[in-house]
Amino acid sequence: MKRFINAIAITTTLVIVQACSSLPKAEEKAMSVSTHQHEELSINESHHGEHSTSSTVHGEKKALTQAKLKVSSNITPNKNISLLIDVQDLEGKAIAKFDNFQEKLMHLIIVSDDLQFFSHLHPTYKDNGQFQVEASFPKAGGYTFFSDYKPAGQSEQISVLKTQVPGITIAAPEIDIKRSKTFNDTQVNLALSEPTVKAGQEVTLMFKLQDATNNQPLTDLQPYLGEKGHLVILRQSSSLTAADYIHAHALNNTPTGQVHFMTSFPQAGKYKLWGQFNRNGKIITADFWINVV
Ligand SMILES: [Cu+2]
Repeated sequence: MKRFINAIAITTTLVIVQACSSLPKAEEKAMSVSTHQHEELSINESHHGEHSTSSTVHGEKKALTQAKLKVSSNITPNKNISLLIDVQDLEGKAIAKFDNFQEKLMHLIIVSDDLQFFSHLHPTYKDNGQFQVEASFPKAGGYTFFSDYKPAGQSEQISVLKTQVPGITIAAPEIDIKRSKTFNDTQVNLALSEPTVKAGQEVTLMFKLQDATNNQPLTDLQPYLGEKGHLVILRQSSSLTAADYIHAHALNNTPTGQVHFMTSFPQAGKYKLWGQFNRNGKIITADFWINVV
């Protein structure tokens, strides 16, 4: 009789365990489809001359666009350079019309390949598929561009472009995993919903912003590009691709001075995060590293 009761108890436990583990998995799958469209894009890169690169973005079903980067002059560190980005269809025909998204026609993220440098720019649309922007590069080495745009009536596309700034490269400083940093007059604390961040697991990243002079939560945060904040995440990689790029959107209804983002990291590795917030017209870029196991 005792053995019989044990058997029932074990069966019941197994059922409960299965029920618990199947639920988050189903949710996770649904989330990864809706939030990680970018990661399903793959990139073909081909080099055209010293300072320009072309890349093709493939959606899961079919490739839609390609972008070409033209640099007007030799890149010298810390000098403003004019960059041209041509967006074309796969036959090389210019895409003429774009839809605004997050208040702009194109969002351009430029990072140094060691992820020390970050810049978020909004190129100006000229005509005939061509965007123009001024950028400067702080030091020699490789740079990767994530150009984010929406051809009229189509889904958001990310084209990855690369360029090299000639010169002697300086080794990047060690990765610093501090969770509290001060950016000018703003102190930013990053808290995570999980003690250990695991690949594929949903995690909430909570940015707590305080005035560095009085340690009070910020009350002067304004929307930035239509949201409470923007978060760009990149996985450290020897050759960055669209699969390493995550753009997370801020959650609504968070306490004063706090901006939260929910995301998941596709694979294990070291990730750099840049949270961007608008403090009365001044943009704060708060960067942190996260280790994902
Ligand atoms: Cu932008």
